[in-house]
Amino acid sequence: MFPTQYIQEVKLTLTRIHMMKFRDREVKFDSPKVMGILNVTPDSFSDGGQFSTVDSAMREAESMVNAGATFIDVGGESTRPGAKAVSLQEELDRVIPVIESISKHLDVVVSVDTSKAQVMTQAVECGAGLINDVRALRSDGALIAAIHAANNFNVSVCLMHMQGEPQNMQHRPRYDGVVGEVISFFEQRIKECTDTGLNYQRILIDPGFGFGKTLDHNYQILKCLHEFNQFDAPLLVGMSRKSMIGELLQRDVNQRLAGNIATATIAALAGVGIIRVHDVNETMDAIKIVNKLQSI
Ligand code: PT1
Repeated sequence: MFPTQYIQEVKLTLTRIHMMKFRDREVKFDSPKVMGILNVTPDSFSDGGQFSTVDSAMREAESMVNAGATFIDVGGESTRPGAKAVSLQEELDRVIPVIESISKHLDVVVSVDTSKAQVMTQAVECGAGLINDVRALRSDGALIAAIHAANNFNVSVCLMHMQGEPQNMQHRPRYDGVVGEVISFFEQRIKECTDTGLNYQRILIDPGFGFGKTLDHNYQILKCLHEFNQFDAPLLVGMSRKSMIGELLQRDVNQRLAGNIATATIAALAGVGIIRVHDVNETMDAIKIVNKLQSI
C-alpha cells in the first residue's frame, strides 16, 4: 500500500513538470535535482568547518558538481538546533567570496542559505541564482530584497517552514496536526509574498525537516510529502545527516549514509524537485534508480 501510493504519485507528477528560472539557467524538474551543501561556518554540524577557506570551499563545490549537483547551497549561518546567531559582517565575510568564486568558475546554480536581506542582496549581485531562506522571508527587509532579486535578476526563492527559532525550536515542538499546519503556513506565507509582489513562478517550498519538529513530526511529513505538490511549486527537502535519521537509527553523524539514501529515495518517489544533501554521488545513484521506474 505504502510504496504503491508513492509510485502512483510519481505518475501523477509526470503530468506537470515544473520549469524554473535561476538567473540565466532554466531547470526542468523532470527528475529530482541534487543540491550539494557547502557550509562555510566554523561550527558546521557535520564537516567541522573544514571548508572555511575559499580554496577548500571551491574544491568541495567542484567535486559536488562533478558528482551531479545542479545546485550548491552556500551557508554562513548554522541553523541546526541550538546554533548561535551570526553577525551580518561575519556572514558576509564567510559567504560572499565563496559565492563569487563558484559563480565565476563552475557551471552550477549557486544558492545562498540566509535570512538576512543584505546577504541576499550582495549574494545575488555576485551571482547567486536562488535565495534559500529557512525563515521564509520573515526577517527585516528580506521579502523586499527577495522581490527585488527576483524581478531584476530572475532569481528564485525557497520558503521553508520552521516553528520557533534555531536556538529554541527543538524545545517541545507542538502541532495539532503537523502536515495540516505546515500546509496552512505555506498558504499564508505564499499569499503574503505574492501580495507584496513576489511572482508565484519564483517560489519553491520546503517543509523544514528538523526545524521545530519531533521525530514523529518529521516522519509524518515524509509520509505525506506528496500533499505538498498541491501548491504547484517545486518542493525542496533537506534530511541529510539530521537527527531524524540519527535518532531513529542510533547512528552518529558520520554513520548515517544508508539512512540518508533511504530518506532521499522516499522523497524522490514523492516527486520532489530538489534534494539538499552532503553526499551527492550516492544520492544521484538513488535518483537514477527512481528515474528508471518512471521510464519503463
Ligand atoms: C533544510 C535546511 C536548510 N537544513 C533548507 N535549508 C539546514 N531549504 C540548513 C538536525 O535535526 O532542510 N532546508 N538549511 C540544516 N539545519 C538542520 C536542522 C541541521 C536540523 C540538522 C538538524 O540534526
